[in-house]
Formats: sequence, structure tokens, C-alpha cells
Amino acid sequence: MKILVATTNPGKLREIEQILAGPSIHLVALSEVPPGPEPEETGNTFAENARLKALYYAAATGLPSVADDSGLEIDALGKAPGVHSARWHGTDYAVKFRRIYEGLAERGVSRSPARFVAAVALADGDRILFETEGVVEGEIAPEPRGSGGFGYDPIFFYPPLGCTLAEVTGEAKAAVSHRGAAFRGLREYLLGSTPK
Ligand code: ITT
Repeated sequence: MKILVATTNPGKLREIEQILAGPSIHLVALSEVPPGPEPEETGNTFAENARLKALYYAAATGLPSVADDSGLEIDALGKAPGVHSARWHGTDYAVKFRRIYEGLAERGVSRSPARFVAAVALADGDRILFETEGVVEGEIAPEPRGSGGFGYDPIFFYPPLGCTLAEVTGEAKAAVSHRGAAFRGLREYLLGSTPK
């Protein structure tokens, strides 16, 4: 089964390929199809945006397409940056991290519970075939640590491992992450629905 991984984010693509890879699932990256405009992410929830992206790319390419819409919710900041994670205060993570620590300081706290959420949708033609969501609970680290992963991983402290998600291997992150949980669900669906 051939599936387009409809993401422009190389960090996500790497993780999705690692989780979904297998003999009966042939993944195609956006770089392998003719370039086109990106959809506008107008949804208010991760699930809405995942559906919107999957349907958009399925229509644009004619391939079954899977999309991931994800982000970081920080409780002390009213669940920001949430669905706006990618572009919240720009795309420079040093600046984004500084804004988060400033936001916490303004509220008189130095730490906060936080979670990564990933909504995943698979579309074929104009139909959503499967959708699911994964969550990983943690807290904002006292300072950024580690160089693995991508995005907000250096400030996401995961208590069961005693470190941030940027301080572990890709495999260790996938074993506990929001994306790992969601894409393992998709994998089961695909393997169950693929003629053997
Ligand atoms: P596509 O829409 O093309 O997939 P994007 O990066 O714009 O790429 P989103 O709108 O879903 O995707 O935004 C996701 C953002 O949430 C991502 O850019 C990071 O800032 C953050 N994020 C999501 N998962 C993450 C993870 O596993 N580790 C760190 N940050 C993550």
C-alpha cells in the first residue's frame, strides 16, 4: 500500500518513517510528488487540521495521504501554543523558548505541566479512512537540554525518563511520544486493512 506522508516538517517525517516503516507499507514523501501550495491550517483543533491536510493532499496528489497535526500545550500559558505551535512567536526555537520562560515568569511560576498532542488522519479521495490522537504528558524543563528530536523537545521534560525528549534516541522518543502512539494506531489499522 502506497501512502503519501503529507508533512513539510522534516523532523516529523523522520519520526513517522521510523514508526510506520515495514514491508507492506510504501511511504512517499512530499519531496517525491510535484510541488504545490500548502493548505491553510484554519481548524481550531488538532483533529480538524489533520483532516484538512490529509484531504487536501489526497485531492492534490491522488494518493492516500496521512497528515499529522500536533503541538505543545502548556497549562500555565492557557494551553498555548497549542495548534499554533509551529509559528507561535516565529520559527526560531531559541526565541520561542525565551517567550515561554518569560510567560511562565510573568505568571510567577518556573515550571508547568505540559503535553504534546498529535492528531493523525488518513484520507483517500474525499474520505477520511482513519483518524486517531496520541498524547504524552510531561512538564516544561527548567532550561532547554539536549540536541535530539526537533521543535520543542529540548524544553519538554518527561518525568518517567528523567530527561527531556531531546536527550533520548529517536526510538526511545517514539516509544513514549504522542506521535509514536498515534502512528502505531495507524500502523495497526493499515496492517489490518491491507490484503496479506
Ligand atoms: P506540517 O503541517 O507540514 O506537517 P508543521 O510543522 O507546520 O508541518 P503543525 O502545524 O502540526 O506542523 O505544527 C506542529 C508543531 O508542533 C511543530 O512545528 C513543533 O513546533 C511542534 N511539535 C509537534 N510535535 C513535536 C515533537 O514531537 N517535538 C517537538 N515539537 C513538536
